[in-house]
Amino acid sequence: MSETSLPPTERAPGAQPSLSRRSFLNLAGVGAGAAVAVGGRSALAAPATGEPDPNIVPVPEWTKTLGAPVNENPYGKPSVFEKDVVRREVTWLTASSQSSVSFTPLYALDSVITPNGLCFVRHHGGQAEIDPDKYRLMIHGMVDKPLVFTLEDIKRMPGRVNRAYFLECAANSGMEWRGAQLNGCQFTHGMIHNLFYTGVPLKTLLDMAGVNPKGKWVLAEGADAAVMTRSIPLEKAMNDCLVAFAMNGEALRPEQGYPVRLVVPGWEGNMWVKWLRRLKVGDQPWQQREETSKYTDLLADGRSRRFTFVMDAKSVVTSPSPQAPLKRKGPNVLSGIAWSGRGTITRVDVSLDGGRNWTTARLDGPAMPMSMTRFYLDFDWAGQELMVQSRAMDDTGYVQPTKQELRAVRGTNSIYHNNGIQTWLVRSNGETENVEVG
Ligand SMILES: Nc1nc2c(c(=O)[nH]1)N[C@H]1C(S)=C(S)[C@@H](COP(=O)(O)O)O[C@H]1N2
Ligand SMILES: [Mo]
Repeated sequence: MSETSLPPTERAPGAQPSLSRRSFLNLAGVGAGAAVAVGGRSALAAPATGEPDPNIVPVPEWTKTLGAPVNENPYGKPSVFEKDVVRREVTWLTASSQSSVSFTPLYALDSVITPNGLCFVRHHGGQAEIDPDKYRLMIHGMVDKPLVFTLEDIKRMPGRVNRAYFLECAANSGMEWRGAQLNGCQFTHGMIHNLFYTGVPLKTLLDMAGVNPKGKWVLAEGADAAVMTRSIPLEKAMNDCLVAFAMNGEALRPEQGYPVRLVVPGWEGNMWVKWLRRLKVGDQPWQQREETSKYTDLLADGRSRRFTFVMDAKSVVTSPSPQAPLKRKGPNVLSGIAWSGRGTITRVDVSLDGGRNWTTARLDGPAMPMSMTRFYLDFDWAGQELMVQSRAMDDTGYVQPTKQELRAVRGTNSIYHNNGIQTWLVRSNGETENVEVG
């Protein structure tokens, strides 16, 4: 049942039809290729012409008429002017709409929490629509007492917690192993979201069932048509995994596994089983499809790494980036995100010259373990070409590697776990492109 058709995301990049970045831009319709006006009118740059700004003195339409009623949208929506801030697919990565991925528009977001409607979506058998009254979660296998929980059972359980965590698909940046390919951080890095989860520690449920001392692994299974199954070491399951029913304070979205998903902090997104319906305790891993033929890292010599659970420290500058070009010379703020599956981001350095010189960026907002951290670099732009990079460090002392350093260890057969340093080339007209420095 888990044999769904494989999207090209999971195939060797060489097997994909190659498309130039330019034509990709046209396909995606992001409009980042349009010429960027450098200079122009703003509060900071008074027009040299002395023409009055028509947006200051005349009373605008929205002041002359009454606005919309308070409850026009019983469930609120973003401003109509933000209609382009949406999840997007990559046409040639979309094998079928049921086994595919749509990407988070990172270039348009700020702070550290991803809005629920913009979280990237990755599933292998379409989106299950589960009736919460019929939802059941079973715990069985090497336990004293097999148990079945209803959604209400989980929701009324004492010991509920709130935790912010990033979820990154192991295939994030997977298309970039052999060179710069996709033109926008939405596509190169957008298989990530960062949410506040509400749920019950998995340990609470496992303790209720009573894990047999020989139990060492937990199999998590989804109720979707893909019947996603992954083996999780018991130690991790007992440490910090959650059985979550809410994201950012409201019920999980159907896309994210309504009504219940597994949260596996810091570990690859594939293990975060959505529409969770079964947990089986056993004494060894089950070697399911998603942990053998998929989500293993093929090395240069043809051998594969067995399990690569943890997502290593990584970062990307979200603005400027190809979909968020630089618009004006003078004072600017560079914005980016960093995260680490091993702990807390302690420092991010930014280079504007392709890695020759580095400046320590300003971390702002909460820096929590295994959660996204926001960084800024305030800089003055004289209109020269820039090669923008960011390099994350975490509290284990780990430093994000360059792509060259990563390839020296991993070769270029890999798809998964690409956490190499990203380079954006900012041209003197502000247009920004995905490049690599040699
Ligand atoms: N049941 C189920 N769980 C699943 C999947 C799936 O197809 N079915 N996809 C996995 C993969 S590969 C990833 S990267 C994450 C994506 O989570 P998201 O859709 O919330 O972004 O869910 C994981 N959990
Ligand atoms: Mo994934």
